[in-house]
Amino acid sequence: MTVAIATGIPDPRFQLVETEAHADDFARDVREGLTAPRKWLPPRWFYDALGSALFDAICFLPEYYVMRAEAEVLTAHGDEIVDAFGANVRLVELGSGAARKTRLLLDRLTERQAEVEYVPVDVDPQMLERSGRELLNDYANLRVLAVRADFTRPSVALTAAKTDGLRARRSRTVVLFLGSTIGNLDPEGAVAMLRDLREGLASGDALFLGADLRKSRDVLEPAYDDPLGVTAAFNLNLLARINRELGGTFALDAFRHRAFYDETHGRIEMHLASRCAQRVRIDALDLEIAFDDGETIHTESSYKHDDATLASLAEASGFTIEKTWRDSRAWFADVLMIAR
Ligand code: SAH
Ligand code: AVI
Repeated sequence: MTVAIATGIPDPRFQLVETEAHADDFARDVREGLTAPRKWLPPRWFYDALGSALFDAICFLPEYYVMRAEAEVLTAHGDEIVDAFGANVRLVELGSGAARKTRLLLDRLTERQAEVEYVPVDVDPQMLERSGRELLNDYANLRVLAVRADFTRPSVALTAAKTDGLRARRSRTVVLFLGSTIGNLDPEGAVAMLRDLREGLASGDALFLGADLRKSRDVLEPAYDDPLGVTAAFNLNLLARINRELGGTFALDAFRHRAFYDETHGRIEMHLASRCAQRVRIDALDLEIAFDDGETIHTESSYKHDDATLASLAEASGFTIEKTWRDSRAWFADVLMIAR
């Protein structure tokens, strides 16, 4: 069920719709993850208002090349990319966040089309509000239908975008999934998500997927363990969020950020490691969790791709790769895939 919620933006070109009850999901995931034999938490919960701001700061770190590498691709090849999208497209963006790089595409699309319909999909409603407002200020012929939804079920977000008004007129839908956010899903999860997306699209619609590529550990590890400690703060904010929203008693200085590259699986793993044996209470869950000294909570994986993994992802989920663009160092790829 979708519900339109108040936006505070008195602009007929903006609408925000909700797709589910998120508060209960957080409690459920925390209980499930922290009572598992190997503790874990899903990375979607990083992104409350503070977490989104910390991710934004990560993008400015000299070590976190991901944002700049993709911006280079979109800047250098933007015209060709938008040509390949075709005429009169509707743009959907999964995990849109601040939508900064999206502007590199919107700059071109709003020049070419009389009107552009943009459907950002994210779990953070404040980010959807803010980025929507900023985009509308800058593009007179843009309409924004923001959807607060979990992108692991994109068909739900696509349905919300259809039933709530801004339905595209006979245009192709192009779904952006930028920033290598696909890498935060394990390979089975990524295929399941892209299959669900394919279900929600028509044949001939397109996916424009950003993927971080495999590279040296010397480049990868500092990108996820920066000397300023911004990524550590981003990671630890998950415990702070449990304290804030679920009455947790985590002492943040009793946990340490850890990030390392697992070459066998081609992924960065981020963990929060307990600095001592300790017990932590979470009041809202009526739960007490025991940690051994050094025991970790696995909070995120960030899979790195190559041509073979991207080809099998496309093949397994019903898409055909049309074209791939890379940055000058071949650290990042953006891939246009067409729904078969
Ligand atoms: N696309 C932007 C932001 C990437 S950060 C970029 O390339 O820089 C990841 C974004 O995905 C955040 O805005 C976060 O709020 C959102 N996100 C994370 N998990 C999500 C989920 N399961 N469903 C919807 N949005 C999610
Ligand atoms: C959003 N996502 C692609 C980021 C990444 O690189 O995996 C999240 C992140 N985690 C730590 N730094 C950035």
